[in-house]
Amino acid sequence: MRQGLAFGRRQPSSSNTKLDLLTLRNFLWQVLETRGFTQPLRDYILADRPYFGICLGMQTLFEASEECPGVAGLGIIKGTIKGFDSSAPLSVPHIGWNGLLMQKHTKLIQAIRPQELVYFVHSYRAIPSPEAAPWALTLTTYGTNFISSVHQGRVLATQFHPEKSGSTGLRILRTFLENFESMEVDASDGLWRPIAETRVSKRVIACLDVRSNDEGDLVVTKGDQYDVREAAVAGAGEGREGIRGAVRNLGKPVALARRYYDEGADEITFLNITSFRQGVLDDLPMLQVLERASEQVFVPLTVGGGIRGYVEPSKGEGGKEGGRTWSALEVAARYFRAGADKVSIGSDAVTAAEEMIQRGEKTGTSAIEQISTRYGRQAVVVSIDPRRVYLPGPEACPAGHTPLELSEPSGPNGETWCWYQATIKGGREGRPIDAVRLAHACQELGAGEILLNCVDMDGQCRGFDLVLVRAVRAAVTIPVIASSGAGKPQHFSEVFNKTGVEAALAAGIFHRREVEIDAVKRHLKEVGIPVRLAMA
Ligand code: 1PR
Repeated sequence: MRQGLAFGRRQPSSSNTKLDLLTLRNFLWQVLETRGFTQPLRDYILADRPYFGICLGMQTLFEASEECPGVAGLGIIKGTIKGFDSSAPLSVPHIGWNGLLMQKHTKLIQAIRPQELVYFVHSYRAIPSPEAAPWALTLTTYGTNFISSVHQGRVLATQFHPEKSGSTGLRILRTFLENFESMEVDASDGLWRPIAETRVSKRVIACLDVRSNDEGDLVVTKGDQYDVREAAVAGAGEGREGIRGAVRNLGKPVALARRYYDEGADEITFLNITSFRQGVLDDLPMLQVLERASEQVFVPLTVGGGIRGYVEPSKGEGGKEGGRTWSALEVAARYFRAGADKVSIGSDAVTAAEEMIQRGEKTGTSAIEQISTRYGRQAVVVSIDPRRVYLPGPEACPAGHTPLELSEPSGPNGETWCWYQATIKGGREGRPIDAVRLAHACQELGAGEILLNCVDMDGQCRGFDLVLVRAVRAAVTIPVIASSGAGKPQHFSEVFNKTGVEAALAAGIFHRREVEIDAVKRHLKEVGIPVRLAMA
């Protein structure tokens, strides 16, 4: 088979500081232009040579994009790529699993079964128009319809990510590779399935907290209110960790990720929970986890822990080697190259938000700003670790924080009011900023999604903290992932119905096999919440 051209995965550039402030899309075009690739690429596609473009690889076929004013696209398809309206009730970016409305008869119809969904992650989209109609292969609904794939001859391009769309996506890729010479099928084949509109699903995410145990093996662990050690047995562990119990070991990261992929997880998140103790790039095993997981798990992977700039500790005799400074962008780039689709920033996001609020302006230098400028905001998750500070009443809340009323007395003295204090270093250090303000500030800085934990609810299996989740959901327009406290399928429907979040994450119940991901999804479907079900 002749080699096709494809680009879509947002590859990091070499570390050229002159280019640091350019978006990857601008950078891509600079490279294509300066190296003289633009015209050959256009000629290649116009000559109907095999091409499969993904995400940006579809958008570049159009004339221009609002994402990078003044930079010309290939102009093969008429029209300008436009941003989603973030004032609409839907959160932006559009992140998640959504359907496809077929516009033409091609072999893709045979590759995709009814009700199958594919994975999207984008803030800009192609709007249907008479000029683009000859190319539009599928439409997808998010607020209004947008063009989710285009096709003519041997050129196919998708806004969604087939490489992250599980077995459906792999089937799409295989169909193209085996049939690109002739994708058209007979219109009378009976496979035409008109649907009025599609709906984005609520996502169920499995989270793997990863750290080294006392033997030095990288394991998946799980805390109770962030304490990942077993209750101490008298005398156990003495001389190593005082009288503390061992780090809970719930399995191997890659094997568990594969299990959750097979069981229907919509995304998988790895959190390196002790990264604050060392530079993350020293943490080779975690990079290897990502590399090996991405070879066998075809849903989006997020990695968190230690995504920040740092100075490498000196190595070698007399500290002659080492001491190199790594930017947050370089750290993120290592993880993206290892197979991560998104990075999750915890402690550094709190520091950046505090600094922005104090100065009254952005610095442009924080990890969130640098990574979202280069890779797009959809690649940047901010993980928030709040804990409750109980109050006798709302009037006792310190200035600048949001007092919230709980549904039942919960504090040590029966308090029903609290504010949610942001923490850093995995809940070890409280900061003078609350979770609601932090979430809003991180959106301002460029975060594309909030992963909202709660120290008090973590590992408790009593349900998500609905008061906290509702307050943060209302404060931002980017998607929110509710986390901490899931104990049964009904907790998922409760958090979706009562807060409007886009995704819910759990760890302990999945690791201990107390609840299967499939059981959660079937329950959600039963109560009318849109979900992606694994296809038999
Ligand atoms: O600060 O950028 O280096 O990131 C560190 C990351 O590690 C943060 O995302 C932080 O949330 C996470 N982290 C640090 N310490 C812990 C710990 O548990 N000791 N884990 C930790 C956070 C919360 C979730 C958990 C949910 C669901 N754990 O990861 O998976 O609470 O659990 P459940 O369903 O069992 O209730 P940085």
